[in-house]
Amino acid sequence: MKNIPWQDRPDNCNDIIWRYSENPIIDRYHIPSSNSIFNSAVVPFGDGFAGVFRCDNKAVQMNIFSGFSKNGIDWDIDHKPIQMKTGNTDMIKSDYKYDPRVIFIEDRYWITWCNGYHGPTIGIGYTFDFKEFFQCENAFLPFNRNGVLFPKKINGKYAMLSRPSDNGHTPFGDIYISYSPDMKYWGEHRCVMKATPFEDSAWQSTKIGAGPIPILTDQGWLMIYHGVVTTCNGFRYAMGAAILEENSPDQVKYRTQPYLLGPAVSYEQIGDVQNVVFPCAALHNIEEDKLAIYYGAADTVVALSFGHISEIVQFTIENSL
Ligand code: BMA
Repeated sequence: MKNIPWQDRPDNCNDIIWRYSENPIIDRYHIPSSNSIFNSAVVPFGDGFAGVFRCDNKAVQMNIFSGFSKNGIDWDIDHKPIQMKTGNTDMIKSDYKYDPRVIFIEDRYWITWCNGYHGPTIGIGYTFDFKEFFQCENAFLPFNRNGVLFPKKINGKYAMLSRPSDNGHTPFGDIYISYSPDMKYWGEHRCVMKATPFEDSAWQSTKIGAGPIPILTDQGWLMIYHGVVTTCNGFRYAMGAAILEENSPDQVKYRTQPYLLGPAVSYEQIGDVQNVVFPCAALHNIEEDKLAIYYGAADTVVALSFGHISEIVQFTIENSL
């Protein structure tokens, strides 16, 4: 696969996932209207990369914007939000859109996001070129967030992770999987994994949610996810990893007890929402054993981190709950 953004692990660092030295890669005021640009998605596209970005404007209205980059680090983001056309539904009005994920399946790029329809639920759309976008039926009833597609059909059906929630800041939340023959009707809902007992692994004890599109490894699906602990100063979001059975991804083989990356530097600790590391996308190069994970930091900026896929898998197996 093509050249993904990469920086070797610093000499003085033993972490499994390490930060890009030039973080954040996208500042809060990157486009004229923005108050903040964070939880966003990128994919390989043409001879570079394309992305769908969560930009909240200065009225703090949440919407998604398309962008392009030659190197995956310097981004040219459209100044106007994505305008949806009719996909498989006429109902294309949303109260808001946020936290997009993007993946190429078969012949097009599919986008999922948290879609405002009487509260948050999972919106689905597609594009062929990141210029013209089509919106489909919502996948689920409200309330739901963190809809993440698998990059290929499983047992002949599209598969999506999601996290049923409430209409507010949700003090609970477990990851489920659902299947669809056509990206319109979803069913066969199964629980994948739950928030942990506090005493077992507190960083993921309040709620969890899938992050980037899962990556198929020789051990199964590598799923990077976020976990949340409730502190006396509110929620704290960190990132961990799990490995799911290849043909039955509701079966969790391994899951990290420690987090892999938690809020620890200023752009993760200080912002519109303090102490948030929220991964939404990853670029991988299996041959070179490289993973570049994009994450929203403090609900304000986009940051980048790196890891070796084999080390993340090994760490997850050796440090599993
Ligand atoms: C979640 C979502 C995310 C956000 C996170 C931390 O509920 O709203 O978009 O990053 O809270 O505020």
